[in-house]
Amino acid sequence: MNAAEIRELFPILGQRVHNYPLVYLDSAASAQKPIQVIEAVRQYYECDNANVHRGVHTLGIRATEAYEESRVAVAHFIGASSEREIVFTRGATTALNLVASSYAQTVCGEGDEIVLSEMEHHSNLIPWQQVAKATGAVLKYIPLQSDGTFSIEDVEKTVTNRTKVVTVSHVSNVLGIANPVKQMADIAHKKGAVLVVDGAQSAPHLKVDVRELDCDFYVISGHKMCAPTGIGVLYGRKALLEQMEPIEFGGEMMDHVGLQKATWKEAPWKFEGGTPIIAGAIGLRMAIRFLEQIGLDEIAEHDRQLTRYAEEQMREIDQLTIYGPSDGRVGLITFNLDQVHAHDVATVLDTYGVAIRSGHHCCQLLMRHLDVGSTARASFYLYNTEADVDQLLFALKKTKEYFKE
Ligand code: C6P
Repeated sequence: MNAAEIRELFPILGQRVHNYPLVYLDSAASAQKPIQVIEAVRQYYECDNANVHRGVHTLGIRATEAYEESRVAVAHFIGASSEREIVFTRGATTALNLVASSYAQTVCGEGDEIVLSEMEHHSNLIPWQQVAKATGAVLKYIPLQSDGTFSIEDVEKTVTNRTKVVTVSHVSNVLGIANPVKQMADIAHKKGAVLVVDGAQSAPHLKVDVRELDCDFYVISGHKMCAPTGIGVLYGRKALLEQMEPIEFGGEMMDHVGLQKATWKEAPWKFEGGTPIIAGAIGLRMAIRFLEQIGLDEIAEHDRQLTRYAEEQMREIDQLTIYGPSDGRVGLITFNLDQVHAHDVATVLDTYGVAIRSGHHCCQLLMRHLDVGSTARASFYLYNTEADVDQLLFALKKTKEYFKE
């Protein structure tokens, strides 16, 4: 794949920021959108806009077909057995809250366990704290090693017969490493627990196959993989989605409505009450087509190589600390420069046109474990080139000089 050519398909990347060509290294927060996705959303609004699953007129039928075709595309993209295992949500956060509220709150009781690690993003942490508060379940943490990772032996020791849910990020948004999801699924299943995987950072970069991973739930954020904001996915095994109750009630999720009670549609539609995120789903379908045409394996290899190229050079910069192990880094590098606050690093980099993220990255527990208040993070995607990395390196050196003075 040719990243320089791919970059041309992203109109936003053609601009200059502070008189430098924009170098966008914040895709882990939100990826940019190729012209195909922008056009697909425009085309929907210009030609097909109507509500779905309601109107019998032509536009209604077109919109419904496009929306449901997106579900099929997502199912294929992540290797689900059926599109009926795909629930559209607002993002990874909403999807995780759905599993926590609808599944975990029902199966967990006093003294049951939810196993997770301090590496988790707040979106895969706070919903479980809420389940624990509501049910009397306890949160058990897999101990982290000094570099922030955990061992499979420690997962084995932490999961017990009282464990109902094991949850983990497929790829950490701070360390950038991939966790051993398949092995964790085996451990969870042996104890009768389910495995919930937060795929927000993995689906953009890696070929995901939920059946191969053998996970029970998998969540995705569309906006991190070139789709619009406001669309996400909850994959759930069919049998589990069938047993779960909806958590939002209203239009189009119901079957029969009486004076005192109502019944629901089947999964996944029972979870999509109200007017769904139609344009988002259509944008997501185009984003998937775009990524598949380039090839997920090619994207993964490009991101790996570029990250390695960046890391090798960043390690040459005196007093620059990189967090997490070097091996298996998927598209991002989290670091601190000397004693300079990460927000200051990000602010100075911006003056050279380089956009990175700084702060706690919604991972306060991991920050505490790493003994830092905040970190800077450069994240790479299919449109980034070695020239982008070179500009980052140039700007980092300038930042260092600036704070020395
Ligand atoms: N992480 C980052 O800069 P939403 O906001 O629902 O699209 O995704 C939440 C989420 C869940 N899990 C992981 C591992 C994530 O990285 C994120 C989003 C962004 O790291 C924004 S905080």
